[in-house]
Amino acid sequence: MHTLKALLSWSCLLGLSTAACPFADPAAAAAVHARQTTQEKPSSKEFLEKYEVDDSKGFLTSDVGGPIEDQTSLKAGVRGSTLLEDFIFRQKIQHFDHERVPERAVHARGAGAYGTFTSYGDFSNLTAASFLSEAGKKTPTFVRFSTVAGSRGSADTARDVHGFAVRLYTDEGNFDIVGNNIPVFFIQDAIQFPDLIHSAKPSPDNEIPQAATAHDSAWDFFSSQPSTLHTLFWVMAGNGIPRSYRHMDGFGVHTFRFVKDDGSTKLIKWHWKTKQGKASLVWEEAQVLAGKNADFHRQDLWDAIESGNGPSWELNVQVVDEDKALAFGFDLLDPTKIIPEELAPLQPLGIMTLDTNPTNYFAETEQVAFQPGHIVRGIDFTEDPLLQGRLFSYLDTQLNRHGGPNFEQIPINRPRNMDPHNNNRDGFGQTFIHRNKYHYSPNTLNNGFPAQANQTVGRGFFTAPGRSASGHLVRERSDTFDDHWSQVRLFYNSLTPVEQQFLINAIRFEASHVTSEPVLRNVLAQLNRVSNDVAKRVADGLGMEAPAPDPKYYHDNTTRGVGIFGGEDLPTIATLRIGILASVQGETLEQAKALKQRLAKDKVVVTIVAEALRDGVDQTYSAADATGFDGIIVEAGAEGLFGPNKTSALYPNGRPGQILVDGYRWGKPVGGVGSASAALRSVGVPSTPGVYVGNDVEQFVADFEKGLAHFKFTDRFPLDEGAE
Ligand code: HDD
Repeated sequence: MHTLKALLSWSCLLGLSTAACPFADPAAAAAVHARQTTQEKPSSKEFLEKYEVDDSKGFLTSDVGGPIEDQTSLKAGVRGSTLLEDFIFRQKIQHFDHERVPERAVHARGAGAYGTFTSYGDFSNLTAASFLSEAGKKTPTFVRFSTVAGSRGSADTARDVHGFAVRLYTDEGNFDIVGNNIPVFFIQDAIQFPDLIHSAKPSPDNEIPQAATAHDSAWDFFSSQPSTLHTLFWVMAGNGIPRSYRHMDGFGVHTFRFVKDDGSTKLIKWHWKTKQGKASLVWEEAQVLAGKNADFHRQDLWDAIESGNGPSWELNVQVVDEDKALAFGFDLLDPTKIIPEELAPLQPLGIMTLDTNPTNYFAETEQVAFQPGHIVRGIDFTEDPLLQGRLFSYLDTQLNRHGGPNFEQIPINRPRNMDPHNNNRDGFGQTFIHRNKYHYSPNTLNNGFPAQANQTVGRGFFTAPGRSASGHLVRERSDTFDDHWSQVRLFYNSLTPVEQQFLINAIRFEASHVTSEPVLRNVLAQLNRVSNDVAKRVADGLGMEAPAPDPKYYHDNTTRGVGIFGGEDLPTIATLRIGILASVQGETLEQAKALKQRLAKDKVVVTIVAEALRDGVDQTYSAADATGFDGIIVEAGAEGLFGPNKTSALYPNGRPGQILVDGYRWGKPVGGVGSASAALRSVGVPSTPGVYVGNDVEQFVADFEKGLAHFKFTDRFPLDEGAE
């Protein structure tokens, strides 16, 4: 039999017969492929169910299955030494000792969730990617959001770039868009990534400060490497402190390529547009949160999904012809540049909704291994030197984190369309039992299988045929990457005055932690290339002299869609949080409960706060804080708790009033129902936009909800003298 097969295969190789050549017969390969491909699953979570372990019944067992008890170690006598033969003890402790894997070198702190991407249509006019091939086509997804600099236990609300990594388990393999919530990056060449991260991470001697760039080395690097300025400005504006993962956009950052079936290509940029609207915290609120609730963002995502109000993002692309890569006055290969929307409009492709929380944080969120190199037919890379370096780094990182090359077999990383078929073998933790003894290619003994798939055969991945690479070997940056300042100014010009003020305040805060005067002078020199006004205002805060204007890159252009506070109100208030400040005295609690019910109709999450946990009170004044609420209402009858000299042993001095005042100071809508307006007066909250009082509850609710959608009343924040 083997001899016959070998004979047929040789005749095929020698071109004597095509019928005998399985690898030359697309139909045979396609039939096998169809058998290997599993049914498309509506939710990627269902795929994982077969890996779940249910401990709701049965006896405890050892790792190898025998029933055991593990509460007492085996000893020589009740007081005697523990015995080495106690395999139960050894297995339990040994497994515990090995529970941790190295945390991610960057983006260590994060949270993930499952969902579904639905294509709006057939986009084969743009790309051969199958997940975009028909209207209504559903693709399971897993998303992990993160901060960058902090370690795994750091606070969610650290000011930072935020990771926005999306995996699409497409029916042609896994496709990852490993992006951020900011459309640009700090550096232009991946070889500088370790320098960037070393400078931003805590000092190597004392490991201070955690999850913060407010220190000398970060600003030394930023000011010596001006390509960082654009991203830095986005971070220092509200994008560094989003209200939640749900209230931020996501970006692929680099320019990628769409490839059509005919091999033709376009340059594209990925944008995930939040359907919850963009919203951010203010800095003091974020700082307080870091202590009061370090899990603020992961809790928010978890709760929204558990309540059935999972967040959505629309996937958009900007599409540009290949010959326009240098047409806009900057290089599309430079990841420190946006393509302003005026130059290339956003084109919507589909929508992603997250609806399921992970079952086990480690198994899913910690072990998910994203890679920019996980691409599928219809998508291709560009020559962006930052992207090129990332293609190496992520694979290398996963090898380090997972101890070997089989991490793609971990359930969260497995493709959903089929088990992989290739000749990769063995290694630590191999979970597949490969039947094929002829694990090499080409082979005749396994009829040439697994067969090779390419552009025309088997809908295989193909590199865009129009791409070419040639040139002298140089260690140089292209001069088309030289302008580090014009787009920073474009960003700054496009912010509202109060957003500009927030940005300046943020730089003042960070720079005031820098102790080196030469570094501060460099910082001012770089800011001055963006705007003399910015440099002056920061210098004022530092008690330094600003340099004379350096106008080479000054201009008055603006673009849209880059700010947070200047735009429209939030499209939905569902899942936003209101604190009703009440009292266990008198009728107040009953009214608060009625108000809670009314607001629940609009899916607003209400926490009733009072002196003690009873009769429907959700939280005590001793635990509550303005950071937990997007809006704060004082219930009629509770006004007695506010005002000077009101104290109680049940909570820290003045806490009810402090919640109200902080809510006001941080720009939140605040209000008082009926007689509770006295509470606002007694703590000095003036009657300004976003402050609501009223006796008619329906009208009050309608007004307050509008305030909630407006989210932050930024006119409460003072501007520098002369700023407009
Ligand atoms: Fe990166 C993780 C995003 C540049 C090297 N990166 C990581 C994650 C995100 C990004 C979202 C977390 C993924 C997850 O949730 O597991 N990184 C970016 C973006 C960049 C970028 C948008 C620029 C456009 N990264 C970048 C460069 C390098 C790396 C230039 C190295 C040369 N990034 C890594 C890494 C990480 C990582 C060290 C750590 C853990 C991991 O990969 O899986 O390999």
